[in-house]
Amino acid sequence: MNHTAAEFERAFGRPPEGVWRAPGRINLIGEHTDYNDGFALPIALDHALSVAAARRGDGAVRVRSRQEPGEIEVAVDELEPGAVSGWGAYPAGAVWALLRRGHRIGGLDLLVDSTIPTGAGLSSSAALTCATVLAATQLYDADTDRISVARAAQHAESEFVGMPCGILDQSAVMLAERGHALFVDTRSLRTEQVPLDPAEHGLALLTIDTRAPHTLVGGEYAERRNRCERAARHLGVAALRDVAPERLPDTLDALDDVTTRRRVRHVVTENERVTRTVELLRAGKLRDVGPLLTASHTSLRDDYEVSVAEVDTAVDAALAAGALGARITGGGFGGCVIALVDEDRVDTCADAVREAYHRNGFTPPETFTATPSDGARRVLLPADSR
Ligand code: GAF
Repeated sequence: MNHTAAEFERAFGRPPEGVWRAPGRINLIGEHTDYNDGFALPIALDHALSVAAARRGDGAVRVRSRQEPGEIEVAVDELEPGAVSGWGAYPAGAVWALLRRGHRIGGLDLLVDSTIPTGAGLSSSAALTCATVLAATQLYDADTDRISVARAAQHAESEFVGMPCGILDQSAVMLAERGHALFVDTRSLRTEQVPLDPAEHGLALLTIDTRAPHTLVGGEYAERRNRCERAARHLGVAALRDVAPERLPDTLDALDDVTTRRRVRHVVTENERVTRTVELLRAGKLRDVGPLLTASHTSLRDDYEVSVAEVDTAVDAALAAGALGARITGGGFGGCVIALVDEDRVDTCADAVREAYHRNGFTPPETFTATPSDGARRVLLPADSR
């Protein structure tokens, strides 16, 4: 029997009506571009989170987790931002967002089970909101497509949890496919599957969880987002995506504030790096993507200022050990680094990072190689749950 279903039955005394699985993600390139209507190129991981669920007739939402203590219980008609805090805010917010978007959702029992490291910037929160939205809509026969699920999950995170995120993470969780990176135009939500099989090129995507504390609900993310929106207004464009790369020097001259200039330069050049990366992947030139990853990191470190010492140490050590390119992935201020590495140098690179951490007195990092995997789906139907 499925572990999550078994745990659901232990917790709630009946089998679930289904189990939904949603992956974590890393972003290959295109960071802090999504809330500027720009481009991103994430992949889904094989680390995933499962939600076992069944309807309740009394309008209560009860949530338990195999990894977190306690139970959250809240009535569907009492859901409002602030009503639930901590990790339970994500599934509660998912139900709230569906109600706000006009869906008729009733009570639910939910059991969450995850192999996605939390606080590592691998989008465990988007996986949780997306899996809950999928479970709730499928159980209550709400009519939704995968993009609407991603939008509802983003709505939950930004309005209920209070993290003003873009739609990168939810798009990756819902739309990624095995063996591909997902090109996302975050303005139109047009997506394209771009073939990506590092092993075919004798390469690997070494992922280093820096284990530096990473909290995005804090003010830094919102400050970056607000500054970009103010800059777009000042420049008379709908979003920074509309600044043409060839007009970047003039655009920067039109901005008085040196910090704003740097932020704008990051966003405009990062969009170009995404486009260039997609072209290289389409041409089968994965090795040539390395320098773009490193350029992205430099821009995030110096212009966007979202890096920290643990992250820079991992990037520098990986590059010194022969990585073709390396960068911070996700929102920043900790989280994970990805490095494009020859398959036969993965261990050397990981060891080099561990040694550098040891020398600097940092908490030892965790490492794994990322395999482009499938987006969220239902994995267990009612008949399978016994
Ligand atoms: C976080 C956010 F949730 C995303 O929307 C995105 O902005 C990312 O940081 C930075 O690219 O993961």
